[in-house]
Amino acid sequence: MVTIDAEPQPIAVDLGRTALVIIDMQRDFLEPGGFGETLGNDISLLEAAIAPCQAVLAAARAAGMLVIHTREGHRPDLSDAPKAKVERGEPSLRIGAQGPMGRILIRGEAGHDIIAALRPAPGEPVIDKPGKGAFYQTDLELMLRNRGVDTLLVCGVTTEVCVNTTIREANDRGYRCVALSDCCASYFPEFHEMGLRMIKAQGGIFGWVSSSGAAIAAMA
Ligand code: TIU
Repeated sequence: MVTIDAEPQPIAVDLGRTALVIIDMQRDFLEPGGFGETLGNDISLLEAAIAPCQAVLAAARAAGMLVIHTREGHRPDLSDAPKAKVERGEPSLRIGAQGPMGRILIRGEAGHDIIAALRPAPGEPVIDKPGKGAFYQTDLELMLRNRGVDTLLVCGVTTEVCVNTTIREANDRGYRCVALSDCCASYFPEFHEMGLRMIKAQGGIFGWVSSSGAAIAAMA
């Protein structure tokens, strides 16, 4: 057992029962011409999370921890994309439309892939999810249960959307979740801040918040 310094209090974890979950660090959210930018967002705000994610990923691999990557996206025929999601808002390009990195948020397209800096290693599971949460309509829970995982270290984008949704889903399923603050980012700095505060408020109402440095120190 090791202890990770966290808020609202330090958390003791068994690294053999802990998974690093990196949420949606995809070109579609972080690079020009992707889904994030079509929604009108300043994608440069997400860059800050890349280096901390790389550092935690390297430490987790060195410690032999389970590493799981997720990607948000849909089948090419959009059969798994709710009409309400596709038609929402006034994006410059809708989900499924042709963009500079291929069709927006479609599996198999260049934009759907994980950024080069965080490319999954052979053997690391990649969960393709149609929604914001990583448990909805995926085999993530089965995979965690089969591996005896009880704790998730959670990184990725965006803090208040896919990271928060996944942590809430995980918490209801009995997993202890630790969001690594500098490994997460949002197009809205205030939402990033509040997204983290929501997790750790009220005695850790649905998890803990720590940092890449604290997690790496515990894994060493
Ligand atoms: N738009 C936004 O903030 N996020 C998403 O649409 N998906 C994820 O957070 N991955």
